[in-house]
Amino acid sequence: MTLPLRLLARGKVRELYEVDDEHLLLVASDRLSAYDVVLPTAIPDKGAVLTGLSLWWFGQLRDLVPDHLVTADVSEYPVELAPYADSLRGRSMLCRRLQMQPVECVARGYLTGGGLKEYRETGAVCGLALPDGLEDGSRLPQPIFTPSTKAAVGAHDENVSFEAVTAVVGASVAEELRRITLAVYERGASLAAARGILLADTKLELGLDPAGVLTLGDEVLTPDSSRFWPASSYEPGRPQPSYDKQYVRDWLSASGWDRTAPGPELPQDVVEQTRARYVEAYERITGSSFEDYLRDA
Ligand code: Q0Z
Repeated sequence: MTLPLRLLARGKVRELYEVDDEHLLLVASDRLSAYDVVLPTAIPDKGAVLTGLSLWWFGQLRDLVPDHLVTADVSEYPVELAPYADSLRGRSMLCRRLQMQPVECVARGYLTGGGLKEYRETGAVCGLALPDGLEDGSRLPQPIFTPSTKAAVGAHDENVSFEAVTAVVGASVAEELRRITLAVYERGASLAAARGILLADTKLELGLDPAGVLTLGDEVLTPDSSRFWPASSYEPGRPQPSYDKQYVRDWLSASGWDRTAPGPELPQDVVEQTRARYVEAYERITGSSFEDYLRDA
């Protein structure tokens, strides 16, 4: 599908298009990345699951922070997109164009990934000292704001201190970014916990709307922007199974793949089980049927 729009950015698994001076179109694909490589096999409906989750979360967060959503109803999209309605339905959002802040806003309630690596090297994450003796998956005494700066394509974001954020965006915006990020994490973790899912961490993108109001952009609280762990198998001291990608990781690990691109094609049963996990995540978190989401989209 080639849309009649300028491609502004292409992520590993989604695209961002310019609609006009004030609007963008965010399109989520069915591509899956594992061990930082985009796999050649698509997971059917993954883009719709992530879009549906973001839309649901925007609704749950609206009293905490405004968001960039204009509409996800393709019948309300600009008329030049009408020929692409079937391909965009359920997996795209028309958004207000924001002035994105040059900071990845991350909140962590549990220690793993890049935060764990930094803790093991320094005893701190983003300048925040943590207690001794924490292990992979440990719950933190309280959720922490661990911002990072956006790295060039292909590189990983670099953790920075709160003071470094202050130097870039000023003290008042930095404090607002931290406050909003922690509030979104707390709301997300509490809603997920009530449904048997731990929210280990999450990454937000915030921007200024034309009135200068900090606004939630991008996707929010999806498995691609957050780590979700099944609460039933939580056991600190080892890497936690991923809610969505564990079948893929297990199969890839057993396949002998050396983690260089291109990854191997996935077998049909791994595709089906992984699709089922994404759908299950949607249904568990939202309490609604994914079939209904697709039918009404
Ligand atoms: C989001 C991204 C990619 C998808 C820019 N509402 C907005 N206003 C201005 N900029 C953005 C948004 Cl969402 C924006 N990104 C991240 C990259 C595909 C999203 F390649 N970049």
